[in-house]
Amino acid sequence: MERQKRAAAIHDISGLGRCSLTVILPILSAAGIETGVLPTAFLSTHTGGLPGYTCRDLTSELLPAARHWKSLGLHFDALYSGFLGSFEQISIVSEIFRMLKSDDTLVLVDPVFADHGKLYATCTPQMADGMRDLCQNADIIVPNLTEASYLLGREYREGQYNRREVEEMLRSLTRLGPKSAVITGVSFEPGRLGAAGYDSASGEFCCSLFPRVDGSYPGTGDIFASVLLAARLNGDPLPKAVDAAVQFTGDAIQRTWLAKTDPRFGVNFEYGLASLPSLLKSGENGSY
Ligand code: PXL
Repeated sequence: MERQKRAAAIHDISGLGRCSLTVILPILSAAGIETGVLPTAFLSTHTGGLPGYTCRDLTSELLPAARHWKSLGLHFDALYSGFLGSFEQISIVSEIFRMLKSDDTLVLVDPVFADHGKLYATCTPQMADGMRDLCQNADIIVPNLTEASYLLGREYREGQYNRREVEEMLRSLTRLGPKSAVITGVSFEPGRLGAAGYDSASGEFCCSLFPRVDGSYPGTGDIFASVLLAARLNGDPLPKAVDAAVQFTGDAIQRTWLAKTDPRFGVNFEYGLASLPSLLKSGENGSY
């Protein structure tokens, strides 16, 4: 049997609302990946639309916990960061990457700080700029269109894009440092929405689209990035990984839309977990 992969996930835990660690952990586990967690903050819910949420910053815990992990001499196949609780966490996460990374570790940075043209409630412009520095240390970054525009100093525009424009954005994102970039929430034609990726080593672009559903759900970026990471660790090339992530996320959104549940509580990804392994390539040792 192939050696089991191990990842470390550095994200907040939002108690309700199906985002960050409450979706990342089940997805990576369902994909067969052993996942350690370094929670950046504990919130009662996510920050998008459930007023009165509580938030406990966990900055002071991160380095001591990572140092403990380092002392255990473990190997990590992936280091995966997302929503951060404070500006100081940006340099701390960079330090944790340096501490826990081996030559063959895949570092995925999801620069979670904005959506729909606006910064998240807890995110300052200083944090958003710091995310650009964190992206430099990544092998792969997964911004949405708002975050990609901000990282590139471009004005955010809603609606459809042409392929050339998104390809230029992807190329520019990899010039910030990461080898690959994937932008989520892109649309090139009415009624279809998905993600586009670029691998600077091969020079190849890829894109995958899904029927668009009206409305917006929290946590879909985290679901997308987790499936993408799982697919890469399972040996899928970037285009296949983007396809699997669009398919899994799109199915969850569609299922939720049909059920007409309160969108603030995220999407029903749980019903898709059992079939996740069949979406991912199996039997090959992951190389990226
Ligand atoms: O899914 C991104 C995310 C993660 N964590 C928290 C959030 C959000 C998006 O709103 O508020 C706390």
